Amino acid sequence: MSDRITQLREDFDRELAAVASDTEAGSLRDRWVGRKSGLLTAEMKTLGKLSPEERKTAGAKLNELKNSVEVAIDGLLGSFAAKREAEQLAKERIDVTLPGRRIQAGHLHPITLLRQKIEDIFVSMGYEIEDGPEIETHFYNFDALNIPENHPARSPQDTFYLTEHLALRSQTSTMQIHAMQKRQPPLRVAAPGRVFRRDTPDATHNPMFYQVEGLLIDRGITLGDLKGTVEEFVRRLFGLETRTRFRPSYFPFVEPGAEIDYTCFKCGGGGCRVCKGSGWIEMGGSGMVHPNVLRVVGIDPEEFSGFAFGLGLDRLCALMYGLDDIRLLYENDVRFLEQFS
Ligand code: FA5
Repeated sequence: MSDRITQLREDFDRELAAVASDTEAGSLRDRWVGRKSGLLTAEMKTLGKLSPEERKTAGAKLNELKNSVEVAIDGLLGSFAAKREAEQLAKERIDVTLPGRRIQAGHLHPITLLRQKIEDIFVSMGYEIEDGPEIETHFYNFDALNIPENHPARSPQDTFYLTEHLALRSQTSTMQIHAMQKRQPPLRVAAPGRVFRRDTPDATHNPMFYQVEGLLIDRGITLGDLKGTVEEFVRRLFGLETRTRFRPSYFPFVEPGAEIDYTCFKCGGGGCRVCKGSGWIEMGGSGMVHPNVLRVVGIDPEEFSGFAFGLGLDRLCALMYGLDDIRLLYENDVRFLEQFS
């Protein structure tokens, strides 16, 4: 019996060494110590045939083998479980020293940044900031601004018409009328916003662009106040180096009128492709508010006078950030836009 038990142990050890999974370990357990058909269970049943002396020794050895079979199978299952857990942990390992993912923060558009800066300057100069409609009637677009019936600005070649009576505003000067209808003089209003024109895009033109309108009405206002205000505004925006100049010009809603230029953002005044060799870039128009315009909104031109100016923000923005083409502002290229903050 002793040889037989030794043989059984060797057989078990060999079979145990070939087990590679939980299922195979379960089958091995059934095969060796299963309650119905286990090899050792069957072996136990043969003990009855032995003499009492032999039965005692053989029984003890069989029991010992049975126990060691159970322990070996449990141990194998345990090592399989430990291996699985180790693999799982290795797979799910988190390297806490890795840098985190960068969160993409949004940026304000350069025109918005400039607009905020301009609004701050006007507020510091005592102006109220006003917003107004981008779609206007003939009254605000032309009639109230003293624009004659045959003026080219009224033509569909220049202005985007939505209906016969409504058009996208082509200048923020419409805001002069809204501002004066809402308030009594003395008043100071600045109105930044979008305007629309049928212009062919190039380095200094876009069909949609931004302007800011300035309007001041009070007693005894002169052209000198206009010049001083615009120069102070440009100085606060760009610093002392930028020079401005006023050129006599005609706008139906001012008398006298003047075009305002500033030194070219590309060449600094020497002359280049952007400024067409002149060294100057047109920033906007200005003038003393026409008496007809004051009368339309019920202000007595004998008592009050005032000035107005309208500046192109896109070209100011180009000067501020050293851009050589204002179309960059509307191409929505993130690589360009994310440079501003
Ligand atoms: C006007 O729009 C007048 N409303 C200005 C004004 C206001 C005069 C108050 C008198 C009193 P102008 O058409 O020149 O003026 O345009 C003003 C500025 O807008 C220009 O100097 C330029 O800087 C800018 N601008 C004009 N067209 C374009 C365009 N297509 N793209 C970008 N900027 C433009």
